[in-house]
Amino acid sequence: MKDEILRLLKENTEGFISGQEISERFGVSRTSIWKYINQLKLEGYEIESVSKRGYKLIKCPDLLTYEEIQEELHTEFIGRKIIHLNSIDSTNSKAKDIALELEEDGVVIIAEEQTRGKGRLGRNFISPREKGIWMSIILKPDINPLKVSLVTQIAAAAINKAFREMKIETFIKWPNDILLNRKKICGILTEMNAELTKVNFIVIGIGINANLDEDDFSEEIRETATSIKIEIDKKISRKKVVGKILNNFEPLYKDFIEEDNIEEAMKICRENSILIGNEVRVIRKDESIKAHVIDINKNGELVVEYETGQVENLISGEISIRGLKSYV
Ligand code: BT5
Repeated sequence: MKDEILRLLKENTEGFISGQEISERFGVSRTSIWKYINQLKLEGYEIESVSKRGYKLIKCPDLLTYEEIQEELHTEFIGRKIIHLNSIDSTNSKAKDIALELEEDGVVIIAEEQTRGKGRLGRNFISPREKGIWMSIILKPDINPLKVSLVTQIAAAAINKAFREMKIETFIKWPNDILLNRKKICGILTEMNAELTKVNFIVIGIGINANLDEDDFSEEIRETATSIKIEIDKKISRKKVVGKILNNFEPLYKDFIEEDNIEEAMKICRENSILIGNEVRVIRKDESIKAHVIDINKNGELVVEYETGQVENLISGEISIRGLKSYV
C-alpha cells in the first residue's frame, strides 16, 4: 500500500492530492494513509501536507529501492525484482543464501551498507552507508561452468558503458576493476554454484564508490582507490547509475546466454582497457613477473608477453595485475 501511495504522489507532483481521494482510490482509512505518509517521511521522502488540500511530494531520497530505480530501468528481466536491504554483511553472501530458491533470472540484491563486504580471495571491501552501490545480480544461465568468468567481463563492459553515458571517463582494469583517473572506483566479485556441467547460479557482486569521501578510505586503500564524488567534485545519483548498469548489462548478457556471443562485450573491454599496450606485473601467489600486455582475446583472457618472449593467455582466477610502479 505504501508503494502504491508513493506511486500516486509521484504521478501528481504538480499539485496536492487530498487524503479523501487517496482513501477512495485505495479503500483505506485516512488515518492509515497518514501513517503511510509518515513512514515515507521517515524513509527520507519530503512530503508537504496542508490541511484541506492534502499531500504533495517535494523530493525523493536517493535510496536504492525498486520504487526509485524503476524510473531509470528499461530492462525486461534484469532488476525487475530488487531486494533492498538497509544493512547486511555482504550482498553476495545473502544472494548465495537465497539463489537456489529463486526461479527467475536477474534478481538484484542491494544494500545501503555492508558490514563485511567481500573482495576476491577473502579480501575486505569497504562499503559505508548510503555512499556507494553495493549490489549483487543473481543469474541462472544454462551455460558451461567453464564460461562463467566471462560474465565478469560482461559486467565490466556494462558498468564502463554506463559511466561513459554519464560522461565519466572510466577504464576497465582486467579482470574486475573499473578505474577513474587511474584509481579504483568499482570492483566486481563473481561467485558461482555449479556441478561439473551445470551452473546452478551465478552471483555478480558489484561495489561502486559513488559518493564516498576521502576519510571513508583507510590511508593504505586511498593510494589505489577513489570515489566518483572525489574525482568529479559532485555527488552522483546512485539510482541513475544502477539503472544504467542494469540496462546495459541485459542485452550483453542475453547475447551471451542466447547466442553464445560476447563480441560486443569484449569489444568494450578491449577499447576501454587500461592495460593493453602497457608494462605490468603479473602477480600469482608470491610470484611477480614483468610482462607487456598485448590484448584481451575472444575468450576474455589477458594476452601477455614476458621478457623472455614467451606469450601467455591469462585466465582471471587467482591473478592480480599491477603497474610497474603504481596500481596501473
Ligand atoms: C574486488 O575485489 O574488487 C571485488 C569487490 C566486490 C564488492 C562487491 S560489493 C557487493 C558485493 N557483495 C560483496 O560482499 N562483494 C561484492 P579485489 O579485486 O580483491 O579488491 C579488494 C581490494 O580492494 C582490497 O583488498 C582493498 O585493498 C581494496 N578495497 C577495499 N575496499 C575498497 C573500495 N570500496 N574501493 C576500492 N578498493 C577497495
